[in-house]
Amino acid sequence: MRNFKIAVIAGDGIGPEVISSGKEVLSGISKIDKTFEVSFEDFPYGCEYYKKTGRMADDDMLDKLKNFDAIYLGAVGSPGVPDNVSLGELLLKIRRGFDQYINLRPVKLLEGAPCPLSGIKKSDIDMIVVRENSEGEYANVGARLYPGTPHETALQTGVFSRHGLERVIRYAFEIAKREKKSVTSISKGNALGYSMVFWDEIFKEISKEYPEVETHTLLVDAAAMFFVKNPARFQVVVTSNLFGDILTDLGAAIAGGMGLAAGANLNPEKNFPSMFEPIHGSAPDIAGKGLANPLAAIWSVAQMLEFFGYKNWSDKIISAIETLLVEKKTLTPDLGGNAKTKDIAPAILEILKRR
Ligand code: GGG
Repeated sequence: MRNFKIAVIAGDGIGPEVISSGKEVLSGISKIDKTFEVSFEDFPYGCEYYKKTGRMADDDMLDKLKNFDAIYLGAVGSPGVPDNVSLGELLLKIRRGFDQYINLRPVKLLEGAPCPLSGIKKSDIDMIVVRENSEGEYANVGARLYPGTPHETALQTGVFSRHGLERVIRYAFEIAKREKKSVTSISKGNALGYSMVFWDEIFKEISKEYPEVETHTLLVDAAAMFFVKNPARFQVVVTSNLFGDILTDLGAAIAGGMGLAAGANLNPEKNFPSMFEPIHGSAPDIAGKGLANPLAAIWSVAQMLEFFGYKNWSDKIISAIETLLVEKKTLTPDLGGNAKTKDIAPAILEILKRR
Protein backbone atom coordinates (compact mmCIF):
# COMPACT_ATOMS: atom_id res chain seq x y z
CA MET A 1 0.00 0.00 0.00
CA ARG A 2 1.44 3.36 -1.01
CA ASN A 3 1.10 6.24 1.43
CA PHE A 4 1.21 9.76 0.04
CA LYS A 5 2.16 12.44 2.54
CA ILE A 6 0.59 15.75 1.61
CA ALA A 7 1.61 19.09 3.11
CA VAL A 8 -1.43 21.36 3.18
CA ILE A 9 -1.13 25.14 3.07
CA ALA A 10 -4.75 26.22 2.94
CA GLY A 11 -3.70 29.86 3.15
CA ASP A 12 -6.01 32.85 3.08
CA GLY A 13 -9.59 33.86 2.34
CA ILE A 14 -11.50 31.04 0.65
CA GLY A 15 -8.38 28.84 0.64
CA PRO A 16 -9.32 26.80 3.76
CA GLU A 17 -12.88 26.18 2.51
CA VAL A 18 -11.94 24.92 -0.95
CA ILE A 19 -8.98 22.89 0.31
CA SER A 20 -11.17 21.16 2.87
CA SER A 21 -13.35 19.96 -0.05
CA GLY A 22 -10.32 18.77 -2.01
CA LYS A 23 -9.00 16.83 1.00
CA GLU A 24 -12.41 15.20 1.43
CA VAL A 25 -12.41 14.04 -2.20
CA LEU A 26 -8.82 12.77 -2.03
CA SER A 27 -9.45 10.84 1.22
CA GLY A 28 -12.69 9.47 -0.18
CA ILE A 29 -10.96 8.21 -3.33
CA SER A 30 -8.19 6.54 -1.33
CA LYS A 31 -10.89 4.61 0.57
CA ILE A 32 -12.55 3.51 -2.68
CA ASP A 33 -9.26 2.63 -4.41
CA LYS A 34 -7.64 0.84 -1.46
CA THR A 35 -4.19 0.68 -3.14
CA PHE A 36 -3.03 3.93 -1.58
CA GLU A 37 -3.51 6.01 1.53
CA VAL A 38 -3.11 9.73 2.05
CA SER A 39 -2.06 11.59 5.15
CA PHE A 40 -2.26 15.35 5.54
CA GLU A 41 -0.20 17.73 7.63
CA ASP A 42 -1.52 21.27 7.85
CA PHE A 43 0.79 24.28 7.86
CA PRO A 44 -0.59 27.59 9.11
CA TYR A 45 1.30 29.75 6.61
CA GLY A 46 -0.30 32.75 4.97
CA CYS A 47 -1.38 36.29 5.74
CA GLU A 48 -2.81 35.56 9.22
CA TYR A 49 0.54 34.02 10.11
CA TYR A 50 2.20 37.16 8.73
CA LYS A 51 -0.01 39.42 10.83
CA LYS A 52 1.03 37.47 13.96
CA THR A 53 4.72 36.87 13.23
CA GLY A 54 5.80 39.35 10.54
CA ARG A 55 6.60 36.43 8.22
CA MET A 56 4.46 34.54 5.71
CA ALA A 57 6.05 31.24 6.77
CA ASP A 58 8.84 29.84 8.92
CA ASP A 59 12.34 30.60 7.70
CA ASP A 60 12.95 26.86 7.39
CA MET A 61 9.68 26.26 5.48
CA LEU A 62 11.42 24.53 2.58
CA ASP A 63 13.21 22.16 4.95
CA LYS A 64 9.91 21.34 6.62
CA LEU A 65 8.19 20.68 3.29
CA LYS A 66 10.90 18.92 1.33
CA ASN A 67 10.09 15.34 2.34
CA PHE A 68 6.41 15.45 1.46
CA ASP A 69 5.12 13.80 -1.70
CA ALA A 70 3.14 16.90 -2.64
CA ILE A 71 2.02 20.28 -1.40
CA TYR A 72 -1.64 21.22 -1.63
CA LEU A 73 -2.07 24.98 -1.64
CA GLY A 74 -5.27 26.99 -1.31
CA ALA A 75 -5.02 30.73 -1.85
CA VAL A 76 -2.70 33.55 -0.88
CA GLY A 77 -3.46 37.22 -0.28
CA SER A 78 -5.28 39.38 2.20
CA PRO A 79 -6.11 43.08 2.45
CA GLY A 80 -3.53 44.68 4.71
CA VAL A 81 -0.62 42.55 3.52
CA PRO A 82 1.24 43.82 0.44
CA ASP A 83 0.54 41.45 -2.46
CA ASN A 84 4.21 41.21 -3.39
CA VAL A 85 4.98 40.03 0.15
CA SER A 86 2.15 37.48 0.36
CA LEU A 87 2.91 36.00 -3.06
CA GLY A 88 6.69 36.38 -3.01
CA GLU A 89 7.37 34.97 0.44
CA LEU A 90 5.13 31.93 0.14
CA LEU A 91 3.91 30.75 -3.26
CA LEU A 92 6.86 32.01 -5.31
CA LYS A 93 9.37 30.95 -2.66
CA ILE A 94 8.07 27.38 -2.93
CA ARG A 95 7.98 27.39 -6.75
CA ARG A 96 11.57 28.59 -6.95
CA GLY A 97 12.93 26.73 -3.93
CA PHE A 98 11.61 23.40 -5.17
CA ASP A 99 12.47 24.08 -8.81
CA GLN A 100 8.84 23.65 -9.85
CA TYR A 101 9.69 24.89 -13.29
CA ILE A 102 6.56 23.65 -15.04
CA ASN A 103 3.18 25.21 -14.37
CA LEU A 104 0.55 23.06 -16.03
CA ARG A 105 -2.85 24.65 -16.46
CA PRO A 106 -5.62 22.87 -18.37
CA VAL A 107 -8.07 25.12 -20.21
CA LYS A 108 -10.83 22.68 -20.99
CA LEU A 109 -14.50 23.41 -21.44
CA LEU A 110 -16.55 20.71 -19.76
CA GLU A 111 -20.10 19.89 -20.79
CA GLY A 112 -22.45 22.01 -18.69
CA ALA A 113 -19.84 24.65 -17.82
CA PRO A 114 -20.75 28.24 -18.67
CA CYS A 115 -18.94 29.75 -21.65
CA PRO A 116 -19.32 33.43 -22.53
CA LEU A 117 -18.41 32.81 -26.18
CA SER A 118 -21.15 32.18 -28.71
CA GLY A 119 -21.16 29.25 -31.11
CA ILE A 120 -18.64 27.27 -29.09
CA LYS A 121 -18.85 23.53 -28.48
CA LYS A 122 -17.04 21.57 -25.80
CA SER A 123 -14.35 20.26 -28.16
CA ASP A 124 -13.42 23.81 -29.26
CA ILE A 125 -11.76 24.60 -25.93
CA ASP A 126 -9.38 21.85 -24.93
CA MET A 127 -5.82 23.02 -24.40
CA ILE A 128 -3.05 22.55 -21.92
CA VAL A 129 -0.98 25.62 -21.10
CA VAL A 130 2.63 24.90 -20.14
CA ARG A 131 3.82 28.00 -18.32
CA GLU A 132 7.47 28.57 -17.46
CA ASN A 133 7.41 28.76 -13.67
CA SER A 134 10.86 29.46 -12.28
CA GLU A 135 12.28 32.55 -13.96
CA GLY A 136 11.22 34.95 -16.74
CA GLU A 137 9.33 38.06 -15.72
CA TYR A 138 8.78 36.59 -12.21
CA ALA A 139 12.51 36.36 -11.42
CA ASN A 140 12.20 39.43 -9.23
CA VAL A 141 15.55 40.90 -10.13
CA GLY A 142 15.69 44.66 -10.06
CA ALA A 143 16.22 47.78 -8.01
CA ARG A 144 14.56 50.92 -6.70
CA LEU A 145 16.73 53.95 -7.30
CA TYR A 146 16.52 57.43 -5.80
CA PRO A 147 13.52 56.63 -3.56
CA GLY A 148 11.49 59.61 -2.46
CA THR A 149 12.96 61.94 -5.08
CA PRO A 150 11.47 63.17 -8.36
CA HIS A 151 13.91 60.81 -10.08
CA GLU A 152 12.60 57.73 -8.29
CA THR A 153 13.07 54.79 -10.65
CA ALA A 154 12.14 51.10 -10.60
CA LEU A 155 14.07 48.50 -12.58
CA GLN A 156 12.62 45.02 -13.14
CA THR A 157 14.67 42.56 -15.13
CA GLY A 158 13.37 39.43 -16.81
CA VAL A 159 15.61 36.37 -16.56
CA PHE A 160 15.53 33.99 -19.52
CA SER A 161 18.18 31.29 -19.40
CA ARG A 162 18.93 28.72 -22.11
CA HIS A 163 18.54 25.98 -19.48
CA GLY A 164 15.21 27.39 -18.32
CA LEU A 165 13.78 27.80 -21.80
CA GLU A 166 14.98 24.50 -23.22
CA ARG A 167 13.48 22.49 -20.40
CA VAL A 168 10.03 24.08 -20.48
CA ILE A 169 9.77 24.04 -24.27
CA ARG A 170 10.95 20.43 -24.41
CA TYR A 171 8.34 19.51 -21.78
CA ALA A 172 5.61 21.00 -23.97
CA PHE A 173 6.88 19.10 -27.02
CA GLU A 174 6.92 15.84 -25.07
CA ILE A 175 3.22 16.28 -24.21
CA ALA A 176 2.42 17.14 -27.83
CA LYS A 177 4.35 14.15 -29.15
CA ARG A 178 2.70 11.76 -26.68
CA GLU A 179 -0.80 13.10 -27.32
CA LYS A 180 -0.34 13.75 -31.07
CA LYS A 181 -1.14 17.44 -30.69
CA SER A 182 0.26 20.72 -32.00
CA VAL A 183 2.37 23.13 -29.95
CA THR A 184 1.85 26.89 -30.03
CA SER A 185 4.63 29.06 -28.63
CA ILE A 186 3.43 32.43 -27.35
CA SER A 187 5.99 35.22 -26.98
CA LYS A 188 6.56 38.86 -27.90
CA GLY A 189 9.73 38.98 -29.95
CA ASN A 190 8.74 42.08 -31.88
CA ALA A 191 8.87 44.27 -28.78
CA LEU A 192 11.11 42.43 -26.31
CA GLY A 193 14.21 42.18 -28.44
CA TYR A 194 16.37 40.25 -26.03
CA SER A 195 14.28 37.93 -23.90
CA MET A 196 11.55 36.99 -26.35
CA VAL A 197 13.79 36.86 -29.40
CA PHE A 198 15.86 34.35 -27.40
CA TRP A 199 12.66 32.47 -26.53
CA ASP A 200 11.70 32.28 -30.23
CA GLU A 201 15.18 31.06 -31.21
CA ILE A 202 15.12 28.29 -28.63
CA PHE A 203 11.61 27.26 -29.60
CA LYS A 204 12.82 26.90 -33.19
CA GLU A 205 15.86 24.87 -32.10
CA ILE A 206 13.85 22.47 -29.94
CA SER A 207 11.18 22.06 -32.61
CA LYS A 208 13.83 20.45 -34.84
CA GLU A 209 14.05 17.58 -32.32
CA TYR A 210 10.34 16.91 -32.87
CA PRO A 211 9.76 16.94 -36.65
CA GLU A 212 6.49 15.01 -36.19
CA VAL A 213 4.93 17.79 -34.06
CA GLU A 214 3.03 20.59 -35.78
CA THR A 215 4.12 24.00 -34.46
CA HIS A 216 2.74 27.53 -34.41
CA THR A 217 4.09 30.78 -33.01
CA LEU A 218 2.04 33.77 -31.93
CA LEU A 219 2.63 37.14 -30.34
CA VAL A 220 0.92 37.30 -26.98
CA ASP A 221 -1.48 40.06 -28.03
CA ALA A 222 -2.67 38.05 -31.02
CA ALA A 223 -2.87 34.93 -28.85
CA ALA A 224 -5.17 36.75 -26.40
CA MET A 225 -7.44 37.66 -29.31
CA PHE A 226 -7.48 34.09 -30.63
CA PHE A 227 -8.23 32.64 -27.17
CA VAL A 228 -11.54 34.49 -27.56
CA LYS A 229 -12.15 34.36 -31.30
CA ASN A 230 -10.86 30.89 -32.14
CA PRO A 231 -9.78 28.87 -29.09
CA ALA A 232 -9.95 25.64 -31.10
CA ARG A 233 -6.63 26.50 -32.73
CA PHE A 234 -4.77 25.85 -29.45
CA GLN A 235 -3.78 22.40 -28.24
CA VAL A 236 -0.50 22.49 -26.28
CA VAL A 237 0.55 26.06 -25.48
CA VAL A 238 3.99 27.00 -24.15
CA THR A 239 4.69 30.45 -22.84
CA SER A 240 6.57 32.54 -20.31
CA ASN A 241 5.80 32.97 -16.64
CA LEU A 242 3.86 36.24 -16.79
CA PHE A 243 2.18 35.63 -20.14
CA GLY A 244 1.10 32.21 -18.87
CA ASP A 245 -0.38 33.71 -15.73
CA ILE A 246 -2.40 36.24 -17.69
CA LEU A 247 -3.49 33.94 -20.50
CA THR A 248 -4.70 31.24 -18.13
CA ASP A 249 -7.02 33.69 -16.35
CA LEU A 250 -8.39 34.47 -19.80
CA GLY A 251 -8.53 30.71 -20.38
CA ALA A 252 -10.50 30.29 -17.16
CA ALA A 253 -12.93 33.00 -18.28
CA ILE A 254 -13.76 31.13 -21.49
CA ALA A 255 -13.89 27.69 -19.86
CA GLY A 256 -16.28 27.95 -16.95
CA GLY A 257 -14.71 30.61 -14.75
CA MET A 258 -12.06 30.79 -12.07
CA GLY A 259 -13.97 28.27 -9.97
CA LEU A 260 -12.98 25.59 -12.47
CA ALA A 261 -9.34 26.52 -13.13
CA ALA A 262 -6.66 24.26 -11.68
CA GLY A 263 -2.88 24.41 -11.78
CA ALA A 264 0.04 22.10 -11.04
CA ASN A 265 3.52 23.41 -10.20
CA LEU A 266 5.74 20.52 -11.17
CA ASN A 267 9.27 19.46 -10.50
CA PRO A 268 9.12 16.68 -13.12
CA GLU A 269 12.29 14.96 -11.87
CA LYS A 270 10.68 14.56 -8.41
CA ASN A 271 13.79 15.88 -6.67
CA PHE A 272 11.39 18.05 -4.67
CA PRO A 273 7.67 17.94 -3.97
CA SER A 274 5.36 19.40 -6.59
CA MET A 275 2.55 21.74 -5.61
CA PHE A 276 -1.11 21.66 -6.66
CA GLU A 277 -3.47 24.61 -6.38
CA PRO A 278 -6.62 26.17 -7.71
CA ILE A 279 -5.35 29.12 -9.72
CA HIS A 280 -7.80 31.57 -8.18
CA GLY A 281 -6.87 33.92 -5.38
CA SER A 282 -8.24 34.29 -1.87
CA ALA A 283 -11.48 36.15 -2.78
CA PRO A 284 -11.76 37.89 0.61
CA ASP A 285 -15.19 39.30 -0.29
CA ILE A 286 -16.81 35.84 -0.13
CA ALA A 287 -14.49 34.15 2.38
CA GLY A 288 -16.11 32.29 5.26
CA LYS A 289 -19.60 32.42 3.75
CA GLY A 290 -19.64 28.95 2.22
CA LEU A 291 -20.07 30.45 -1.25
CA ALA A 292 -16.70 29.52 -2.77
CA ASN A 293 -16.62 27.01 -5.61
CA PRO A 294 -14.19 24.20 -4.68
CA LEU A 295 -14.20 22.52 -8.11
CA ALA A 296 -10.85 24.08 -9.11
CA ALA A 297 -9.33 22.76 -5.87
CA ILE A 298 -10.86 19.35 -6.62
CA TRP A 299 -9.56 19.46 -10.21
CA SER A 300 -6.09 20.14 -8.79
CA VAL A 301 -6.47 16.91 -6.79
CA ALA A 302 -7.00 15.23 -10.17
CA GLN A 303 -3.71 16.72 -11.34
CA MET A 304 -2.00 15.48 -8.17
CA LEU A 305 -3.28 11.95 -8.67
CA GLU A 306 -2.14 11.97 -12.30
CA PHE A 307 1.32 13.08 -11.15
CA PHE A 308 1.34 10.21 -8.64
CA GLY A 309 0.57 7.79 -11.49
CA TYR A 310 -3.21 7.49 -11.08
CA LYS A 311 -4.33 8.86 -14.45
CA ASN A 312 -7.46 6.70 -14.13
CA TRP A 313 -8.56 8.63 -11.04
CA SER A 314 -7.64 11.95 -12.60
CA ASP A 315 -9.92 11.19 -15.56
CA LYS A 316 -12.69 9.99 -13.24
CA ILE A 317 -12.59 13.17 -11.14
CA ILE A 318 -12.80 15.41 -14.22
CA SER A 319 -15.65 13.32 -15.57
CA ALA A 320 -17.42 13.54 -12.16
CA ILE A 321 -17.05 17.34 -12.24
CA GLU A 322 -18.62 17.27 -15.71
CA THR A 323 -21.53 15.14 -14.47
CA LEU A 324 -22.07 17.58 -11.60
CA LEU A 325 -22.17 20.46 -14.09
CA VAL A 326 -24.58 18.67 -16.41
CA GLU A 327 -26.93 17.51 -13.63
CA LYS A 328 -26.98 21.06 -12.15
CA LYS A 329 -28.33 19.77 -8.81
CA THR A 330 -25.36 20.71 -6.62
CA LEU A 331 -23.62 23.84 -7.84
CA THR A 332 -22.31 26.91 -6.04
CA PRO A 333 -23.77 30.37 -6.83
CA ASP A 334 -21.03 31.31 -9.33
CA LEU A 335 -22.35 28.46 -11.49
CA GLY A 336 -26.00 29.37 -11.00
CA GLY A 337 -26.75 27.00 -8.10
CA ASN A 338 -27.47 27.50 -4.43
CA ALA A 339 -25.29 24.77 -2.94
CA LYS A 340 -22.69 25.56 -0.30
CA THR A 341 -18.97 24.86 -0.63
CA LYS A 342 -19.26 21.92 1.76
CA ASP A 343 -21.94 20.24 -0.40
CA ILE A 344 -19.67 19.77 -3.40
CA ALA A 345 -17.19 17.11 -2.20
CA PRO A 346 -19.94 14.68 -1.06
CA ALA A 347 -21.69 15.19 -4.41
CA ILE A 348 -18.48 14.41 -6.34
CA LEU A 349 -17.85 11.30 -4.22
CA GLU A 350 -21.43 10.16 -4.72
CA ILE A 351 -20.96 10.40 -8.51
CA LEU A 352 -17.66 8.51 -8.29
CA LYS A 353 -19.27 5.74 -6.25
CA ARG A 354 -22.17 5.46 -8.71
CA ARG A 355 -19.73 4.27 -11.42
N1 GGG B 1 -4.08 29.68 -5.62
C1 GGG B 1 -2.96 30.38 -5.21
C2 GGG B 1 -3.14 31.87 -5.31
O1 GGG B 1 -3.67 32.48 -4.40
N2 GGG B 1 -2.75 32.42 -6.43
C3 GGG B 1 -2.91 33.82 -6.67
C4 GGG B 1 -1.93 34.42 -7.59
O2 GGG B 1 -1.88 35.63 -7.67
N3 GGG B 1 -1.13 33.66 -8.30
C5 GGG B 1 -0.17 34.21 -9.19
C6 GGG B 1 0.53 33.15 -9.98
O3 GGG B 1 0.08 32.02 -10.11
O4 GGG B 1 1.58 33.46 -10.53
